[in-house]
Amino acid sequence: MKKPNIHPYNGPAGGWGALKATMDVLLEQGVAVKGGKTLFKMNQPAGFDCPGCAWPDPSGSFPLKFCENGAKAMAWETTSSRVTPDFFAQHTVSWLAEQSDYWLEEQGRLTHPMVYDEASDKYVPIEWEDAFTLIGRELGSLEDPNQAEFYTSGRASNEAAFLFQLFGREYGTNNFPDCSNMCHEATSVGLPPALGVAKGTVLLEDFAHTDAIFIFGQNPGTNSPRMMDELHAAARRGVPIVTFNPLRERALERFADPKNVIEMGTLGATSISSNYYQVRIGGDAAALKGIMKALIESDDAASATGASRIVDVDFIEKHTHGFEPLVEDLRVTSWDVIEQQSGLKREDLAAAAAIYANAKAVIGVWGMGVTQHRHGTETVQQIVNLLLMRGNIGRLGAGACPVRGHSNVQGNRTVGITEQPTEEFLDRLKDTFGFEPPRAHGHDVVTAIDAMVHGKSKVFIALGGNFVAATPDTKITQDAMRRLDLTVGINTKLNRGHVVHGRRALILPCLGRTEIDMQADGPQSITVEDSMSMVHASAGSNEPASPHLRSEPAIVAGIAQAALPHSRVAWAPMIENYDRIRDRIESVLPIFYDFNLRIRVPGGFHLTSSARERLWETPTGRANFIILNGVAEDPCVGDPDAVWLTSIRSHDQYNTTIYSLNDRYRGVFGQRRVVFIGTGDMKKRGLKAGEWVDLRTISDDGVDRVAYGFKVVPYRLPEGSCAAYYPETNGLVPLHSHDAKSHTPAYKAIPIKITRSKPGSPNT
Ligand SMILES: Nc1nc2c(c(=O)[nH]1)N[C@H]1C(S)=C(S)[C@@H](COP(=O)(O)OP(=O)(O)OC[C@H]3O[C@@H](n4cnc5c(=O)[nH]c(N)nc54)[C@H](O)[C@@H]3O)O[C@H]1N2
Ligand SMILES: Nc1nc2c(c(=O)[nH]1)N[C@H]1C(S)=C(S)[C@@H](COP(=O)(O)OP(=O)(O)OC[C@H]3O[C@@H](n4cnc5c(=O)[nH]c(N)nc54)[C@H](O)[C@@H]3O)O[C@H]1N2
Ligand SMILES: [Mo]
Repeated sequence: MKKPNIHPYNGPAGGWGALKATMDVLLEQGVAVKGGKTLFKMNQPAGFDCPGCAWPDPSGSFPLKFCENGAKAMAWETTSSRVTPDFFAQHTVSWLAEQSDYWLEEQGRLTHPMVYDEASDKYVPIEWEDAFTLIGRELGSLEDPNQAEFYTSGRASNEAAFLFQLFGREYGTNNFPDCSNMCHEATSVGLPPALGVAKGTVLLEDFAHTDAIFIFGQNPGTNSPRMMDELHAAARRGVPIVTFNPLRERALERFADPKNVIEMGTLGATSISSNYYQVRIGGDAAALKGIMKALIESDDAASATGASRIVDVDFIEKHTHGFEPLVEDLRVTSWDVIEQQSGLKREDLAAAAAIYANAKAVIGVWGMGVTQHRHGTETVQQIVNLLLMRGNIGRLGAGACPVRGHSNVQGNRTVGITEQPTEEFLDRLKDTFGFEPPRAHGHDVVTAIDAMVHGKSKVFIALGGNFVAATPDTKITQDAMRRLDLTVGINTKLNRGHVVHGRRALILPCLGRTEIDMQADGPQSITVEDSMSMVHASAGSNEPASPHLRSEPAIVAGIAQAALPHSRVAWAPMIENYDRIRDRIESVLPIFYDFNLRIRVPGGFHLTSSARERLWETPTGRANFIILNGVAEDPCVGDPDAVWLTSIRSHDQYNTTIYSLNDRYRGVFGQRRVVFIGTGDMKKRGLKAGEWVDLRTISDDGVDRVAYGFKVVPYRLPEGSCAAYYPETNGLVPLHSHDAKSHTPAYKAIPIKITRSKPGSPNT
């Protein structure tokens, strides 16, 4: 491995660097030939869905529909390295627990079901049926089904997720914490009262017809690189792209399309954002109110002179509710407070408002920079307010575009992974399967951890993911996890969750998306739903990483059969042929009518969105403007030492999975323990580039949360804002620091103090 170094990256995002990185990752994982072939099947009608992000695919068949980071996700799954029973025989779990997250996953694919043996402090092999019996016994011994937590990470298929919730509910609980609780929950909670749907309203084709794109807190060049196709094309059409992000992200500045022969041949690039506003961390709600206030001011001016109105009066009258009170609130919100909280000037916000007002159709895009805040839900609602002011919902080229994370996180929700199911859903579940599902709402991620901390939860079963590394308050969460009776991880790779475990622990290895899923009736496909509600099938074509692997649906069914000897559900036939799972999904959820027919059409089908049709399924029967009082001030604005830390993803990681220690576009190589900070803030604290510092959370709950040993990297950031990687900083996020409405942890606004590390301090 090269020596750690920092050197600014001056090229555009994409381009030859992306092609080189794709080849490098295939070679490193020892999958060049197999991987190369596998890539051609990615996102193709008869191939598999990219296990990377949730960005949709263009329809029709193109020779290559993957990106650099999709290739990494694929190579990571198809690696030739294996974690076998031999591997576990060599290492105690205490020793494994001392290794980095990077090292754990780097060991390769899990090959055999394993059980923790306390006497030797090692994982030892177990037969599948014995593993299921053990889980059944532990679940059977709980006094109350609500002492079990059923976690889902968004890579699980619709079929696996549907069976998982079915099992959990027949067992008797609605405890379904899922990765979405840490991700777009603020979107799922914020949109329904405003628009009557919990999802976005745009389709991919809208990008070809839009007149302006506003992007808040989302980094497509790294996290949904295929979205760069749309942004690149829009920029070349002259569509203004207005970005709000505290960091200058290279792909949002300049991008060279690896598929564009001229750009590649001439080393050219396209400017992406026409306007780049470096909003202060947590300042988006203020910025949005500023843009809306500027719009109202120009609308007032237009009314006064008899010019045509700036707001869409017809749309507002016909389709919305609450406009007048919103205007009143905007009038009383002062520019001073807007400027202070957003860190942006009134002129800048007025310029953004002018672009918005001049565009006939506008798309509003957002990601984690908006949702992972104490006021995430309200900020999402301000984006909707802005769109509604000019009727930018439910027409071509316009709409709300939350960019989801995991490739099937949206599908998991649709098929029932939620701690707050509707009565209608539960009734239909009852009608279809003949058992009485529990009605009381269950735990999300934050309340599940709280229950574990207080000894109220005892069993934790994870369908994918890496719960202990992804969640907030790492030490508190991990201590709670260690006190559980049983932890089960259904995973493809070894991770923190297996080495921070309960009294009893199981690792259940499953097939990945790229692999053939052979069942009694032949090879099976699964289905996924992307960020724009397109549902399509996915079938792997590689030999499984080990003959002992089982599919996620088969594992869930195995557990269910062992835990529920008197189950009303016919589990076995559904595993023989997944069409039968889809028939059941269709019975419970009528929007999936003709499910098995429609997924056999290449490209799949769209789950309709009522808001896209301008049908408003809200209590008022209209789209609602929702007021945010004030500008979402954060608690320690007055503290002169405080700085806001946002936790971000590098270019070479997939959530808690670290592909390499590089972050090419941000100029960081061979290391991850860095903190990006503005030169003004460095000067104020007497810090020099390359110096080691410790980060300490400002909190009044008596818990000392410190992350030791981060190297100072000067970066262009607004005053009072700094950034470091996730999951290294998760221990700094207090469990109670979350959005009140959606419980989304405030991973993107951690109030901290920065101090120079003492000599010999950890990690330095
Ligand atoms: N390669 C790769 N792809 C991925 C993932 C991955 O880890 N790697 N993760 C997947 C998942 S689960 C998700 S949810 C998505 C995440 O994708 P994104 O939503 O892009 O998530 P992040 O990279 O965490 O942060 C997004 C941006 O928010 C900015 N930001 C931070 N704080 C603020 C703020 O207060 N205001 C504003 N306006 N911006 C802010 C950061 O600078 C960053 O550019 O990507 C998915 N795709
Ligand atoms: N500080 C901070 N914390 C965050 C975030 C942040 O921005 N900042 N982001 C949050 C977000 S948006 C999310 S979505 C969560 C992510 O939380 P999770 O979804 O729980 O975490 P991942 O890192 O995506 O999970 C990685 C593991 O998934 C398993 N896996 C991979 N593919 C498969 C598969 O096909 N099947 C199965 N069964 N397992 C598989 C592998 O074993 C791998 O180790 O983290 C959250 N945590
Ligand atoms: Mo996510």
